[in-house]
Amino acid sequence: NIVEASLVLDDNSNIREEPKVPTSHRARRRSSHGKRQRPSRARQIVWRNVLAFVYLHTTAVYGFYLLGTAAQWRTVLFTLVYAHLAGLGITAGAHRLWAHRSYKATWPLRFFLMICQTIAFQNHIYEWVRDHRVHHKYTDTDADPHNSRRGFFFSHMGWLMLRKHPHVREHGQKLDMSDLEADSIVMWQRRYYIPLMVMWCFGIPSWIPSFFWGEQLYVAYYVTLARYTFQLHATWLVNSAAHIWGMRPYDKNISPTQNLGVAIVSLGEGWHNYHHVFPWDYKTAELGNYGTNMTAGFIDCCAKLGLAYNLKSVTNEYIRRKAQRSGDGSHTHGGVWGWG
Ligand code: ST9
Ligand code: ZN
Ligand code: ZN
Repeated sequence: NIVEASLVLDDNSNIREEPKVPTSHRARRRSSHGKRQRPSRARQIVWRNVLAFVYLHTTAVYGFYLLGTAAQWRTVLFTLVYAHLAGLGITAGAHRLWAHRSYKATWPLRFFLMICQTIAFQNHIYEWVRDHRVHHKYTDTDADPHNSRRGFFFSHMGWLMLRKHPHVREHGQKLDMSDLEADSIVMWQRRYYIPLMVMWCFGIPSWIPSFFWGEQLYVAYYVTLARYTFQLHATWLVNSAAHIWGMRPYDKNISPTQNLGVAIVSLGEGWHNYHHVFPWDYKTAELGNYGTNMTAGFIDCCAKLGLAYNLKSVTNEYIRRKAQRSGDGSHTHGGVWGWG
């Protein structure tokens, strides 16, 4: 499916292939989201994952019920804080630091973000980044692990219940991952991922409330599963909703959109049209309003403390010209909410 491709510059100024998506909104919907693209090979369902997700969602419903009825207020507060740590591990860590190198971080910050990313249990950093880089490089082709042309459910979570298309592996293997291989914190996490993940994603958040303020262990456990499930969906919405619904002020020819709702639940990752056009910007948005982009606030704060440096961004003039050239016209009247 990587036949129709044009050459563009990626964030490292290397020439890369980019799939052509029909320019008119209707044509795009018809081709990519109205009529689903057929996978070019038979689906191979991974039943272990299907069962795991059924278990997770069933227990998460119970966890939310307990959160609203039986949990102590300290447990609710702790869950909120812990969820934000996990979120930052994905957004500021796996995504903006490791996948896109949009800023640099000292080792204490990298260590902190690695632990936070482990709390989120979305695969280890190396695997997460490799899938994400291949998503950017081959967006909406068979080499994109969550190709949005295969429909909402596939790009949201279906891709985690099927064997990957061979193109994902084939093209993923060609990526340069040497920066991560040189990062001992990333490689250490990869090596000990399973015990680390069990401990940080499930063990510690179940134990802390029961040990420190006498929460019932089963309440803390099911609330933990609810928190984890909620955050998976918040992340997955970036791949599904923010590739379908919203404006395309920067490039109307690609599927990613500006989606306020997704930006709010994902700590600032819903400004996805901007992000695909300027993936090296640490704000992943034009304005980086803290209200809809807590991650930008976190990175700015780390920079003030000397923990983050070399924050990359894009000039207003460059953005404006790009929007004029290839946007859908909404940039001129998008305002703060439309631009993020
Ligand atoms: C999860 C990840 O949820 C979510 C990522 C979302 C990303 C969103 C990004 C948006 C921006 C940021 C938003 C942040 C928002 C934050 C909100 C606040 C929280 N290149 O994988 P296998 C190789 S995870 C190169 O088994 P199968 C691989 O190395 C959820 N090579 O493929 C291996 O080789 P070898 C929890 C690749 O068998 C071989 O291929 N985790 C690549 O097809 C086989 O690999 C799960 O649910 C690549 N890209 O199975 C687990 N990929 O044998 C899910 C693979 O030599 N995963 N290879 O080592 C699985 O169970 C499986 O991967 C599978 C596919 C069933 C999906
Ligand atoms: Zn990205
Ligand atoms: Zn995307």
